[in-house]
Amino acid sequence: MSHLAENHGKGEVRKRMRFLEAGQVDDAQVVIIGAPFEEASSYRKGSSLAPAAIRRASQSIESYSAIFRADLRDAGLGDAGDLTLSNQIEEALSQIADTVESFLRKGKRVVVLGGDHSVSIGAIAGARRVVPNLQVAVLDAHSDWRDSYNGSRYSHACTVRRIWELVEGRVWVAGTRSFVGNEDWSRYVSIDELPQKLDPSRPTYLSIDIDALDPSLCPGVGNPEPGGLRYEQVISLFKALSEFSLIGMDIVEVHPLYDPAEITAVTAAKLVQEGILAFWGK
Ligand SMILES: [Mn+2]
Repeated sequence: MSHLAENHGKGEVRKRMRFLEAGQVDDAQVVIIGAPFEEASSYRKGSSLAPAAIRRASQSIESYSAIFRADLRDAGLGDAGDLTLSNQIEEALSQIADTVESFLRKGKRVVVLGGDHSVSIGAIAGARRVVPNLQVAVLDAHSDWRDSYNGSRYSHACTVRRIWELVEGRVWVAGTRSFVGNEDWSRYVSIDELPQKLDPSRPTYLSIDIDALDPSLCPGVGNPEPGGLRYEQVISLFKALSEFSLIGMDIVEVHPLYDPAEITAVTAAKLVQEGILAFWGK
């Protein structure tokens, strides 16, 4: 993992916080990867602080899930720490892609903590090299369908469009209530319809922009958008997707600087925990 931060000091390993109950990555079945990249953000900066905030928030929740009747302690969870990423977007996305590819080739599953939503492009590009028939489910308040924004094709306003290209159209998005007007409308569905759009025989990647949830529940985001999903709806989606073959997921766009009482980070940590146990807990 050449891009992973080496936290070795002079003759000692500096202690860093791992996600709840996570150990080393070598023997892990599921690996958490921090991708603290925010250069593709169009409005508020600060999502690069999210991996650390989500790890800290994870210390406040239980490792056992009463919903999925499983415990993170039994999930073979490892935490790879944060990637040391270039501030050049294409280089950073390539670093993320290489890392995800490498873990998937070892048979592991990945949970990527953004960072802004552009990190999903890198993660899915890496996954696509290992699993060519990949399909993607996205939760996002914003359609992210622009071909380019502020002169960049990798702006976080272009994420769904880039994913759509990467997986030959096999992407469906739910929770969206902010559109430009020229979207491929067939891609945008209700969260109840989302599992029906997916092919159960295909490996699946789930990307969660935390702003898909209602801002009253997750206010600490880059671009808040009223009228969002309830937490219980996301859990229902997890239950439906537990029947699928998930190879990875990400949670992006948590903005700790705008997160009163850290509730967005706690909700993100909880979704990481429930997602891991839903998809890989048994
Ligand atoms: Mn969004």
